[in-house]
Amino acid sequence: MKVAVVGATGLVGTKMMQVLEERNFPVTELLPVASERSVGKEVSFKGKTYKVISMQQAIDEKPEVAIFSAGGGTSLEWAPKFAAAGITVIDNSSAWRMDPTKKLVVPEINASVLTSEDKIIANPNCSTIQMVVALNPLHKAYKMKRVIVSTYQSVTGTGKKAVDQLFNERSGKDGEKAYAHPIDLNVIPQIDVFTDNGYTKEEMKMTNETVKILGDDSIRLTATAIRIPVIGGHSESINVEFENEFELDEVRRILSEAPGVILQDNVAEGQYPMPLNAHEKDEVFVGRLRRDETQPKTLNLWVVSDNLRKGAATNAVQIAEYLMAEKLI
Ligand code: A2P
Ligand code: 11C
Repeated sequence: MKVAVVGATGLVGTKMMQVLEERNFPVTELLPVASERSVGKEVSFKGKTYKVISMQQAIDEKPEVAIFSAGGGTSLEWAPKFAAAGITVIDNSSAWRMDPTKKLVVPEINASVLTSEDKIIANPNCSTIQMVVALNPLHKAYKMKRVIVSTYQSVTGTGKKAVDQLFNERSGKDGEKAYAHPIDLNVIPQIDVFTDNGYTKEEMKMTNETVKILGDDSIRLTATAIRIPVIGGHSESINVEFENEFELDEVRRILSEAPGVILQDNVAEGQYPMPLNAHEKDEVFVGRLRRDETQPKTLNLWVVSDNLRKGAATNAVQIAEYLMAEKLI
């Protein structure tokens, strides 16, 4: 299969190529795509080097699938042009996620909504993906009513410039800044821009995308999204109130059998999920399971995942794998 990776010089694009290679996706020809300023640069895939091409060149090459991670503006402009040429786009930006005509997909949860008519498919936000992978099996068992989530997000979610800012600050070097404030030795209670209701876009993504992916608009979710000086994964403290009563042992069993989830919940042994251990893993790690003793039918949990993998590249490649397996591309 001819596959274009749009944003191939970026952090997520680079991870996309790594994940395509690792999972042995049947790529017969790779088309790495980036902005005009990167055309001609080389990237490596399966031991070979490939030259970066432009968006228009990629369309002319007519790949079967194009995986986009080059920002919302690029997707808004270019995804329809790829789709019009018959290319199926899996888009990692926020451009199409809440468009009612587009599917928002986490394969473990709702891949079955996809049809061959879907030419632009949206990949959810990283902090949403890891949360719903952990919560969906519990929602199915006990029905979620309300979720309160606070995130602790890695700088890799912002892109290369942010990783550089963290390391430059750490080593006392000057350089471009991705954030308006220092990130090393700091915590920034702002991810993306503020909206009129005082929440950030990142927080509203978690609220709105969860309802769409789980297909249940009765779920109420409130989020606080925080950037921390960590590389390797996002962490989330989640408080979830269910309609129905649960037993902790059964919650553990459900999560230990859930697709894409690894339960790490043995506090006696100091075992719980941490971004250092989730780094370069495809799964969502769940631990610190405990009852909220202030309210009935309410659970606290801690969820960690590599935001560049399950939060972005792995989820997108899993969508491509599903499309291929179901002969939808
Ligand atoms: P380039 O390196 O040429 O700017 P990150 O989020 O890690 O910063 O990566 C963003 C990715 O999106 C890069 O590969 C970047 O390419 C790509 N990109 C940015 N703007 C455009 C554009 N207008 N057209 C195509 N690719 C773009
Ligand atoms: C972050 N979640 O960690 C963001 C990055 O809508 O895909 C991804 C933004 C998005 O900063």
